[in-house]
Formats: sequence, C-alpha cells, structure tokens
Amino acid sequence: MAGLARIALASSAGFRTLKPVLLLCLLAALVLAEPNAVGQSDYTPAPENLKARKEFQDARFGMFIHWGVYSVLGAGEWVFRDRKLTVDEYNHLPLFFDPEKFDAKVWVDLAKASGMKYITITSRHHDGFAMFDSKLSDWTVVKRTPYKRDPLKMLADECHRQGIKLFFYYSQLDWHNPDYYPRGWTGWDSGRPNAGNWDRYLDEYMDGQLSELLSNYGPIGGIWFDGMWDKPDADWHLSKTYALIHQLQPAALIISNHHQTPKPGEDVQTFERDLPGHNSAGFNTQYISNQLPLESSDTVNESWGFNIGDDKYKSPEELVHRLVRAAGNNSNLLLNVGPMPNGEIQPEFVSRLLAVGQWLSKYGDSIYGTRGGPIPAGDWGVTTRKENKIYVHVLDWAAPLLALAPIPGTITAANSLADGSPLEFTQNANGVILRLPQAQNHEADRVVVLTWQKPN
Ligand code: JFZ
Repeated sequence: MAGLARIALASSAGFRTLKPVLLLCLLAALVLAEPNAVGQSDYTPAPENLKARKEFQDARFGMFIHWGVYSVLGAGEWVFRDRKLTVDEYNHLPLFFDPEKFDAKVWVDLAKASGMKYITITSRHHDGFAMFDSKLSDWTVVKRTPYKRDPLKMLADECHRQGIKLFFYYSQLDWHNPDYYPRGWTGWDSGRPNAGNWDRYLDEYMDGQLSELLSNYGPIGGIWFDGMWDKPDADWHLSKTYALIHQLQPAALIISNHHQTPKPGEDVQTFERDLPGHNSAGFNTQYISNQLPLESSDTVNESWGFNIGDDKYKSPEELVHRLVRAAGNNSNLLLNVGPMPNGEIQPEFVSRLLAVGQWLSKYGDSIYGTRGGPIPAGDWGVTTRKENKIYVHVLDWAAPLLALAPIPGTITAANSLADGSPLEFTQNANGVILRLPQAQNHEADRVVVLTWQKPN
C-alpha cells in the first residue's frame, strides 16, 4: 500500500460525493494493485533475453567483486554504518582511493583462470558512491578521488576483449544521498536532513545512473540490485526501472537480491550465501522459481568488501564443494572477492580461486552447461545432468558402495570422469548401486559419469 493508495487517501476529500461502497471498492482496488510489489507488469522477455538466460545458466560460475572507497579502511563494505559515521566523515574516504595497481586485465585473467564465466561488480554499494563516471552527482570515483578515472569502463572494455559478461551490482539503498528519505531500517542520523524527495531519488537519480550504466559501457550482462530489503514496504517504482533497463538493453538480465519471491521483470532468482530454497542464512525465501535461472552468492572468507580482520578463508576443497552443490541444485555460484584499495586482489583469494580453476579444467564437463540432476541431493553429494549424461558428484562418502534413488530409464554405463575407467554398478527398481573408485588424498569430488537412456 504505497504510492497509489497514498494518493487515494490524500485526495479522498474529492471522493466525498461518491457512495461509501463505491469508495471502498475503489480503495480496495488501489490497495490490491500494490505498486511496490508488482515489478514490470505484462513483461514478456525478448528472444535475446531468453538466450541470455540460457547462457547465464550454462556459465554456472561467476566472480563477484565488492570494491569501493570503503575498501580503503579494510573493514568491509558496511563500515559507514557499522561505525555510524556522518556523511562529512565518510567524505574523507575517496581522498585516499588511488588504486595504482589496478589492472583490469589482471582481474579478468584471474576470473578466466579460475573458470569463471562472468563478473558482477559493485557499480555503487550502500554508500551510494559511484565507482563509475556518473554525471548525476559529484559523489563519484572520477570527481572525488585522486585516481580520477573510471575503473568500470576499463573493466568493461577488458571484459569485451576477453568475452566475459559483465554485470553491475547496483544498491537501491543509499546511506549518502539526502533524497533517500524516508530512510529504511539501516538508517541512522548521518548528518543528513530529515527531509528528502523519494520520487526524485528513484526517477531522476537512480534511473539516470542506470541509464548511464546501460548506455556507456557497451552490452552488459545485466543489473544485480540490492538493498530493497531496507524498505520492504516502500514503492520502489520497479515497473518503471525494470522497463527502462529492458528497453535500453533487452538482453540485460535483471537480478534482485531482495530475498523475496521473484517479481515480474526479473530474469534470474538469486540467493545470498545460500543454496536455492535452503534458507540457511535466515533471510532468504524458501520459494524456488521453476522458470528463472538460479544463482547463489558466496564469499571466500566471510566478508564481501576487503576486510583485514577476516582470515576465515574457505579451503579450495570447500569452495569446489560449494560450486558443485550449487550446480547440483540447478544454480550458478557467484563467488566473491574484495580487492584491496591498491587495486590488487589479495593472494589468499588468488591461490584459492586458481585451485578451483585447476579443478574445473579437469572436471568442468560435469559443471558447465549442466542443469541440476535427476537424483535428489544428499549429504553424500549431488548430481548434475547434460544431454544423455548424469554426473554423480561424490563429495562426502567414505564407503565403497553408494546407493542412489531410482532413476527412470536405463543406465548403460558408469565411468570415472577423472580417467574414464569403467565402474561396476547395478540398477533395479530400488535404485542404482555404484562401486566407487578409491578416494585420493584431498580429492574434492569423485565424479562418476552415468550414461543414461531416458524412457520415451
Ligand atoms: C547484501 C549487502 O548488504 C552486502 O553488503 C553484500 O553486498 C551482499 C551481497 O548483499 O547483504 C545483505 C542484505 C540484506 C541483509 C543481510 C545482508 N539482511 O536483510 O539482513
């Protein structure tokens, strides 16, 4: 009940001459219209959008990058709020952002060597700071930092050169712009006035910046929204914003981290730090779209933005497991790095990502281009499928025999993906029993390829 209903109430004096019943019906209709929850009504994805969705699914593995002026403090991307800084205080940070070691080629090379097929980078985070050359304010990397250049332009050019799709993370939540008002649940008195123009924030500022991102960086993969959860009941003018994006670039995918059921106009459902539907993070939805591509984001340590106090790095095996479990749940994994203020990615991340890339160079067939497999996932592992193959990913199973649930159709062969060697198996009405190859030391995943003759 935002926009329309508010207008209805505000102008209710004009309705006084109407019969009360009629007035009630009118109000109910307006409330039911729920503009904030609607998204882009009557949205039909363009053919190039449907093609992009399939390519997105086939990619299965992307690099998430959280990088901004907050990186200077090495305390994560929420430092503005965590320390309850004022806008004036936070305004010092851009003065120290001068990433002399930033080289877009090094980042894209790393993504490629790690087996990642797309990149999603923060074009602006909750601090509202544009990491690109925006003409809509002076709160930008070009106007406020000694660096004075547009790193997203360099990254976009390099991604185009190397054939990697680039997505822009865009925070709808803004801790810096006074027009982000009324503030949401993360808001505090950051020295901003207790007044602002919400419609101007969305229609002029945000849509203006999004137009820049969709016009000045060549074809982009899409926009990854975040922050709506700050004001769940507000009217975000989604219909307008989503239509604008799809009009400027019909193939661009709209992804929103709002933790809710997908809304019309969105092209991918993303789950933060979670497998689809599991909601182990506590803030995701359990609803899983059976229409849209799925994505699950995660961190290498426990932070998104560069954080010198976080050394809880996941092992390469653990990262492979997360990628495999995502694929087994029919989902992409968007794995995050938080580059340092000097523009380098810390060695702890690089070595781990390269290890995942090494694993993928050997086992990639069982991940890329696959969809979630026909056998339910279990503690032991997951399955993926592609054409007439089922890939059984044995992640945690010590015994020599593994019993799987029944599969329709006939399994005609079982082979180890690592060396192609045939494996013994039996199939009957109770399921499929596999004799597994001996686990090698530090082997993240034993992949068994089943050749599958589906029933007609
Ligand atoms: C959001 C961001 O706040 C975070 O900085 C990062 O960019 C991540 C990918 O997305 O994370 C959230 C969003 C909402 C909640 C928690 C973390 N929430 O509602 O509790």
